[in-house]
Amino acid sequence: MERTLVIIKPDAVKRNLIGEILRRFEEAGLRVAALRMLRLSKQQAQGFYVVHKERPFYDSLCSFMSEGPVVAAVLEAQGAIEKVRALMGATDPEKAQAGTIRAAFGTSIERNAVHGSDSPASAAFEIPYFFSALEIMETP
Ligand code: 3AN
Repeated sequence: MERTLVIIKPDAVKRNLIGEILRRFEEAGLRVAALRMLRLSKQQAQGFYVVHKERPFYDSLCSFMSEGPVVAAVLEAQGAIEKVRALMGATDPEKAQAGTIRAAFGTSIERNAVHGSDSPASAAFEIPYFFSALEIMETP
């Protein structure tokens, strides 16, 4: 079983889309292994996105990610990382395939509703950024 970190971003939380987005993941067979709502400080957002620190959008992205509460989740399935990436769609909602979460709910390349780990190495950094081992539920 593979695990991935998903974040429902502040734009989607603000628009009451938590349930709808989790529903799509669950319906696709991903199991929620951990779940939590929190508000990141700007510094915590900077730490999470440290791989992007040289990118021109880094400061704006970290301000956005700390502007309101987010929902973080660990989702589990065979091939969870790729499954989540397919359900989310391309980074830019305008380029995301119809039917994907970002096509439906993203409003710009920055305010694109959801985050999902892009590789096993990213998941290994991102999951413990939000959850301790005790907070992640083993398969029932
Ligand atoms: P993804 O989330 O699809 O893996 P990344 O990792 O390249 O995309 O980018 C991380 C986040 O940075 C994106 N989810 C998006 O919010 C933001 N972002 C990416 N590219 C841009 C850009 N060109 N302009 C503004 N924000 C961007």
